Amino acid sequence: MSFAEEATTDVPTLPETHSGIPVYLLDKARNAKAGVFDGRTKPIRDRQRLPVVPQGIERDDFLAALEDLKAKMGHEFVEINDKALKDGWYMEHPNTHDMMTILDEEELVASAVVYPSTTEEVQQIVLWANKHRIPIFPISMGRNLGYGGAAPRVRGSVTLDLGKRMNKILDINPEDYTCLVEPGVSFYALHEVLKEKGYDHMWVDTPDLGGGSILGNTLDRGVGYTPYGDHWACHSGLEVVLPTGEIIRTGMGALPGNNTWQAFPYGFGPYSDGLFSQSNFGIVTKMGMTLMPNPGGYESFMYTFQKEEDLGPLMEIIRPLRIGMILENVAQVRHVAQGIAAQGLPRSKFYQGSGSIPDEVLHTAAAESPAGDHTWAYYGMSYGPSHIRAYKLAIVDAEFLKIPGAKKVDPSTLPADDYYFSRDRIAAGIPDIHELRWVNWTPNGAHIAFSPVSPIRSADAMKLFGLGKKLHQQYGIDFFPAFIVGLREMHLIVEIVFDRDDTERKQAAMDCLRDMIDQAAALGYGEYRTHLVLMDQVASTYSWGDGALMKFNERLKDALDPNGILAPGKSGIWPKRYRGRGWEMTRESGLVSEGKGADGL
Ligand code: EUG
Repeated sequence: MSFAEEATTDVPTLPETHSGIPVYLLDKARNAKAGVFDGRTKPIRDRQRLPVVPQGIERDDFLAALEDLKAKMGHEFVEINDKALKDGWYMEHPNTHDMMTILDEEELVASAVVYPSTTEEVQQIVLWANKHRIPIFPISMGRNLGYGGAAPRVRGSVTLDLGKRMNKILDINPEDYTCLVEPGVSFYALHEVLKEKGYDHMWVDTPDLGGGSILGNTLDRGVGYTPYGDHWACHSGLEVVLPTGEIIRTGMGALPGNNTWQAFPYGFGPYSDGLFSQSNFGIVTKMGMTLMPNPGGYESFMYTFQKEEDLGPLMEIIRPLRIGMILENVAQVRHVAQGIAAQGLPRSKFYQGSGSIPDEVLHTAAAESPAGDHTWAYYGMSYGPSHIRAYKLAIVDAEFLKIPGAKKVDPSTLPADDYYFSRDRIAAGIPDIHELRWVNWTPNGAHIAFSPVSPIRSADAMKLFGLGKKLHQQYGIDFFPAFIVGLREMHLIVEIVFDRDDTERKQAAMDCLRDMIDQAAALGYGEYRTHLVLMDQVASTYSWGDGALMKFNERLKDALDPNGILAPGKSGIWPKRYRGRGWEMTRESGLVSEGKGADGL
C-alpha cells in the first residue's frame, strides 16, 4: 500500500479497535489525517536491512525460537517484522518502529511482534526470552511519540504489544473513584466508558493527545492538565511480571482479599512501584488509577503576555499561586511560536527562509490571530461552583495583570476551533486530538522532545529559555517551548519538529538536543523523560556520587534480570551482558544504536 492509498482509509474508531478514536472526535481526526497525508512526501521504501535478528543469536536459532513462540502463543499472534515500514499516523501508528524516527528508519526496529492476551502469557514470553536469550521490549499501545514511539532500544528485540489483546478496564469503583486497567486502555477509551456508564461524577485526567495508554503514560510519568495531572502520583497498585517470570502485585495488591489496592498505594514494607516506572525491571500488566471527582463547575482562562522577558515576572506570580492551589491545574505557559504552529498550517505559509523563523514573522502572524499578538499565553482552569471560582479568579486576575501589557482573552471572541477550546476540554478531562496539528509545520512532520525540570522561578525559566533559544538559532531550528507547571516544579517541553525524511535536519536536531542536555546539566537541570536515543546521555547527567544511582540501577538490573532480556538500555540501564560493548549512544557514536554483541553468546 502506498501512502496515498493509506490516506484514503477511514480513521478507526472505538470500540471497533482498542486504539481507535471516539466518535465525537471522528471528524476532527479525519481532518487531522488529511493534513498529515497532505504534507507527506516520504515514500514507503523497500527494506534494506533484512532480516532483522537481535545480536548474539544466530539467524537459524532465532527463527527456531520464533517457531517455539508461535507454538506457545498461536501462529496468528506472532508477526515477523519483514515488510516495508509503514509510518501511518497518530491514529494508525506502527508497533514495529518509531514512526517519527530521528535515526535511519531501519535502525530502531523490532524483529517480531507478539500479542499476549493474559499476564500468564506475558510470563510465558518472558520465560521463552530467557531460554533463548532474546531481548524483548514491552509496549502498551506504542504511542510514546517524541520519545521513541513503539520502537525498542535494541535493534531486533521482540516487541510485546500488550495493548492489542490486553485492553480491559478490569474495574471501575464509583464509590472510591478508582479504576484498574490493562495496558491497552487509552485515555479516549476510559473517558468513553465513564460516559457510557453515566459516571459523570468522575473525571479521567488526559494528556494533550488522548490516544496513549493510561498505564504506559503513567509508567513513563507523563502529564495531564487537571489537578490530577501528575499521573504517577495518582496511580495506585501494579501487577508486574518480573524478568525471570515471577508475578507480583504491589501495595495492597499483595494482601489476598484486600479491597484497598486502588485506594492506598503503599501497602507495607518498601514501596516497590517506583522500580517499575521508566525502568526495565518488570512488565506491568495491570495498574490502578484514581479518578478525579467532578468539581461541579469549571471555567478556563487564558492570559497573554507581550514580551519574552515577561516570562520571569510571570513565574514569580505563578509559583505562590500554584503551590497555594489558587492556580489549581497543571497549566501550560506556551510560546506564541507553538500557538502559530497549532493552527495546523505548514511553516512555508509564514516563512520560506532557512534558519529559525524570525520573531517578527511570528508576531505578524500572531497579530492576525484571534488572540492577538503576544509572546506567552497562560492556559489555566478554575474548578468548583461559580462563587468559589470567582474568589480564585479574582486573585489570578489581579496578579497576572500586574505584568504590563498582560491581557485576559475573552473566549467569546475566539472561533470555535481555536486551540483555546482544546485546552478547555483537556483541563476538564475531555480528551482531544487538536495538539497533533503542529506536526504539519514541516513536510513529513515528526517531533522529538527536550524536557528539563526546574523550579517555578524567574531565573530558572529565563536560563532554560535562553539556552534553548540560543541553540535553536545556532542550528537553524524553530523554537517551540512550553512550560508545563506542576506543583512546585515545571517541565519545560521543547518540541523540535523535523522532516523525518531530511537527513541533514535530523542531524541538526540531534546536535541541538545533545547540546541542550549537556548545557542544561551544567546549569543543574535534568530531563524528566527522554527519547530512546538520548537515554544514555540523560542518564549520564544524573551522575552524583560517581554515578552511584546508575551503579544501584545496574545492581538491581543484574539481580532481577540476570540474562538481560528485558528492554536492554531503557533509561540508560544496560544489563551486564551488554556493558562495555559500546551500546551506549553518545555524541561520538552518532546515529548508530548498536554495540558489539552480548556477553555469553
Ligand atoms: C507534552 C509533550 C511531551 C511531554 C509532556 C507534554 C505536551 C506537548 C512529547 O513530550 O513529555 C504540547
